[in-house]
Amino acid sequence: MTLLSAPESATVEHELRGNILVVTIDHAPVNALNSVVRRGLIEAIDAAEVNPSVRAVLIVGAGRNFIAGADIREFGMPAQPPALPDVCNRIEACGKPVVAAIHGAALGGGLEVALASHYRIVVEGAKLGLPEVQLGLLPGAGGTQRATRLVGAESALSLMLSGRHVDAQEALRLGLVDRVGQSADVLNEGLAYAHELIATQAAPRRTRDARGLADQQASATAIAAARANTQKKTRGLLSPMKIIDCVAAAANLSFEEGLRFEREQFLECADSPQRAGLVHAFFAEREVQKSPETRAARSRPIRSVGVVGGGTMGAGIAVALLDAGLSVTMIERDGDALQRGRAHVEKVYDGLIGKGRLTQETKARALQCFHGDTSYDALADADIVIEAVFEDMAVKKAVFTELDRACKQGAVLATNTSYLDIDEIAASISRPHDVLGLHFFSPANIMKLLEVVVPPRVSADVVATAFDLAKKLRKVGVRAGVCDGFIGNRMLAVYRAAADHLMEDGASPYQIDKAVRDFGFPMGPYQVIDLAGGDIGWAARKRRALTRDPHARYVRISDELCERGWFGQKTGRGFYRYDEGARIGKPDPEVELIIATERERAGVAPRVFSDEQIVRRYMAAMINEGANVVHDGIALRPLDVDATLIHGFGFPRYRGGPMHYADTFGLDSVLADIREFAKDDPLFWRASPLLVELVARGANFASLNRAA
Ligand code: T1G
Repeated sequence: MTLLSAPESATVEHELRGNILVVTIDHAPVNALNSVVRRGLIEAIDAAEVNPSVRAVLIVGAGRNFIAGADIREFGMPAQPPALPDVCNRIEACGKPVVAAIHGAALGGGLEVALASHYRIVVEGAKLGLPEVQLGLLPGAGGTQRATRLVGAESALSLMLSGRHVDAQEALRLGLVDRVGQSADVLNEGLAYAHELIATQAAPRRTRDARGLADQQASATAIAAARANTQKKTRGLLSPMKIIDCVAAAANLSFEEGLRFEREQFLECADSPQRAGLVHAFFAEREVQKSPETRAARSRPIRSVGVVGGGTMGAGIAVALLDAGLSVTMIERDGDALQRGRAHVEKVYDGLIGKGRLTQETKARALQCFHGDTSYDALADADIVIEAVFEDMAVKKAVFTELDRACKQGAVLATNTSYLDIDEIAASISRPHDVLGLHFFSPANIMKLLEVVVPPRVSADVVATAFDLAKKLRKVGVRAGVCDGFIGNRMLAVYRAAADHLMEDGASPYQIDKAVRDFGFPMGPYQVIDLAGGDIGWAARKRRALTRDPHARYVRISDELCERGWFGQKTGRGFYRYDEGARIGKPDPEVELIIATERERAGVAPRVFSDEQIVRRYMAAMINEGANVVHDGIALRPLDVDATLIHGFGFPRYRGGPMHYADTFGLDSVLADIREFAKDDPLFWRASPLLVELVARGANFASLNRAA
């Protein structure tokens, strides 16, 4: 599915420099291997073969990268020749030495082109990898066969199953490349290497002849270990096990047979809904950064950031900012609170050190950029200030009054509120055009989602600054309008209510959790409640009680547990019982008794639901509210909803997000389900006008992504 239809201008120039034919790939922005580039590479190799002056070929990329891989925008479209495997085979068959000189990204098909070359040189700063697994694919241009022969089964499996990038030095250590250049000048480094090869009369060295699989025992052991470790880790995913099968083929079949096997496996993955979902997610998390404001304005500078509040969120946000190399000033109301705030920051780092994911030195270095103060005057030079204090409008307004007084003109003033009206906060100070919401998700230094909440009066460059901050924090910024819950929490409230209705109607919370996990979420809704703390949702329900529609169905089961103080893991029991310190809970018969009592009180005769019925209701509620969120303009496009649910709410990435999933499921089927469910509860199951309209004109959510 192509999100972007920008005209492609791609060229592959070849120019004789002495007796070296320099082949330059130029296809902005990342030299993806579209059909023009693939054709150009073959023409260049053919030209080298027939020109007696050519003694060697040097392949380089223009711009910031060697080659980022196959052109992902071509997936799902009719294949255009030449196929990339044929291009790689043509390069490898060249009768003259072919050198790949790598800078920037050499990923996927880009690395496969380099592996099909006879020699490889890389400059510092490069990143090499075979990340196809992250797109539901596998290296389909000979990578599973050449990489294993070059670096051995164990290293090749590690690269292909993780999709990780390796730098120049690790690429050299692994044997992916022959040389690391002395300078960053990739063209001259490549030319010098090619001249050396000519001078030493080096012959073409085909990777298919490399001996990395000679130790059959080691290969078999690596393959067996990969199979054992991968099955459970990649539950539901198609391509990881196929990658292992391709490596086994490399170890046991001839190169040509292995290539044929790889091609079959690749095409199966390319045709799978998982590839469509993962490619959609890839583009969606890039498209979301393009809002009307980011197109219209440039970011203000971001060097130093203030955080007001040192609680869990404030500390997590401070760590996220420190990890991005920014200088952070934390403000708290007094010395003790500030001390606690600093301790919270240290605790986050100590937790990562405890897990072996961080060193004391890194923590110490990060904390050098951390300053605390009890006076707002310390924020006089801050470019952005993020308020993360108690969720109370009066408290927040008091903070913003101080920020209005102390901060320099042009400082961006952001609130991390989860649901309070940001427009009201903005209106309370002299510079509402500088105020917006930055809604982080806990733990703020880990969760990738950042909702950029845009009140009506904020200026465009403030929004652009927020998106620039998201990128610096390596988070996925999603533009959200102002409403209760913005995008994610607003949808969560609805699909969690659907789960509560299922629970009261007869499904146990444990069955619901399992069905949702089997769909691909890491945890079911009741496990999430127990993890986050049932008291959080309880407070939100009490807050909404004043405005809740009295005719709307209300399930009291969660309240019953909270009234007993059963808040989940932190109290040892919630929907599940947790043995001392356990993270995995056990079903609790007392909870099931409470549920039975509540059913009786509500006059509900419990029914049996299949897992499939549970998922259909859960997803119908999620999709319908997602359509409402787009219809109301709270989200710009369906893909913004997809990115939100994937990066903030555990939606399985390989399904592409709820709106992409709805398109694959069929919007007419979703609407039919909603109409069916509405027979029992017409108030809850009101079909979104957007969903009705799309079905009526035979369109889907993807059509709205392209139109925006
Ligand atoms: N194809 C098409 N467009 C791509 C692309 C690709 N491979 N990679 C990036 N883009 C676009 C991206 O959508 C964005 O577009 C712009 O380039 C800048 O991207 C047969 C089948 C290379 C590390 O998985 O990891 O090869 O928003 O914002 O931060 O075995 O892009 O500007 O319109 O990410 O500097 C395997 C994916 C493909 C690499 C650069 N390759 N790309 O990061 O820029 S499958 C990948 C990246 C394959 C073969 C198989 C990153 C990057 P727009 P960006 P960046």
